[in-house]
Amino acid sequence: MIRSAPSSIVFRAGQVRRIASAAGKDYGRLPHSNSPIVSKLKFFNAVSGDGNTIPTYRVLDGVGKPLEGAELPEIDRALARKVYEHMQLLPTLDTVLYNVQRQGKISFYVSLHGEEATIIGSAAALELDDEVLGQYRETGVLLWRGYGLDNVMAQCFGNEEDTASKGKQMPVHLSSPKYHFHTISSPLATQIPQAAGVAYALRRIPSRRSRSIAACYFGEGAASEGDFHAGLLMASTIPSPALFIARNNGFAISTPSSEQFYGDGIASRGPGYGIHTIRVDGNDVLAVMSAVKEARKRCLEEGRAVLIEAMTYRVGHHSTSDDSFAYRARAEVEDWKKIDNPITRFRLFLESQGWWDAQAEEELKDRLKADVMKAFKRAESLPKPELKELFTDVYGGEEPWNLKEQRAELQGLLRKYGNEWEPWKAEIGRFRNKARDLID
Ligand SMILES: Cc1ncc(C[n+]2csc(CCOP(=O)(O)OP(=O)(O)O)c2C)c(N)n1
Ligand SMILES: [Mg+2]
Repeated sequence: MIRSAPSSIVFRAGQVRRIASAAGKDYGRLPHSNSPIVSKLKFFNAVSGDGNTIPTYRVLDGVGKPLEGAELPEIDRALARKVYEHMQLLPTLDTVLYNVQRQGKISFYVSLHGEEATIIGSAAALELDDEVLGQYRETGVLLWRGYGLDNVMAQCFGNEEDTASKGKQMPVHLSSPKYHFHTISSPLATQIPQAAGVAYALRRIPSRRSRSIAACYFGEGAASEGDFHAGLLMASTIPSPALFIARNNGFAISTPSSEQFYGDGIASRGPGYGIHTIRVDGNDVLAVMSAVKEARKRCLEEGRAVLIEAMTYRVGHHSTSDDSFAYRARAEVEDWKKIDNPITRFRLFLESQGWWDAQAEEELKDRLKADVMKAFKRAESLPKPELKELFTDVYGGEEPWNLKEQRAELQGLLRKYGNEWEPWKAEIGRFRNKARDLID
């Protein structure tokens, strides 16, 4: 039997800094650590109290009524209406572009149905020049910043107004230096360590130090990537003002979150990196606004990272390449839409304040639909960039051999079939100069 050592014995020279006093049961601390020494064998497996699940911060209940004791973020009629209008814009845009993809007019689309409060609430709480590194469901942040529907459409159609990628990126892989929105890239979680680097850079630029943060969005699925851990470790040790916003929408394509991790969600990982962390009701736009505002303040005041886990639900399919009813019940989705709809919850709050009514709702819906349809029709009518742009702006510096080779191959094929084969003739007609820039 192993007996506990008498408190007066020092095991190895220098290892125990203070000899315990039997009365106070103070066994001191290990060197280079604040961890108090205890004599009781006890494991733990929770970060919030003894075995408790991390709580979820909420301001509005399911019918838009403030919870007792909850503090509302600073919000007046004008801001509240702007937030609501942007929340409503997202499903309007999603519905049109989803159908446009189904008609074969764009190649791909990702909707964000169900996550309107997380996206718009966080966008409204950030400063307009905070650097944003998104995953792919954050188009609403750009719209909040004034990017405009024409630019979103141009990118999805890859038309000549898609100045950021000139048709080379998949739809919704947006980017805008002007609106401080870094390029979306498909490989999951790459934006997380990048955000740690961007935040560090912000700290080193005198004009932006203590003024700007890097806000990084990712899904709970992406948090299973090694890059998540690398990014949080970097941001916490360097340290840097990076705000990590995990959108926990319940799914990574077909894998439910119950199969993605065994721990207490994504929030439980923050304290492991010494990062201030909060879990928030991601379908409560006011709770998201308050949490992001406070998180942003902490990022700047302490120059350190913060983690927010926003609990929400992906109402739409993962993307146009997915049929989610193959792995979840229709009734589950319908229930979420009815019982915890972030847009309805906020509208009920607005109505209770006298800031919204049925007439405003009808006018807004008509206006948004007209705006989206106008932008869609315009984007559809514009030509694609010159075909030669396919090979430009791919790498910096001298053009590598592989691009030269691919251009020559395409040129050869165009000269052979471009004027003969109907599918190619039709496709070529959609480019500016009808691909003459390559054929001639
Ligand atoms: C490195 C990598 N692995 C797999 C994929 C395929 N993939 C694309 S999205 C996705 C699910 C991501 O889920 P989550 O991060 O929760 O985001 P959500 O789609 O739910 O918003 C997967 C597995 C990918 N794009 N990159
Ligand atoms: Mg997800």
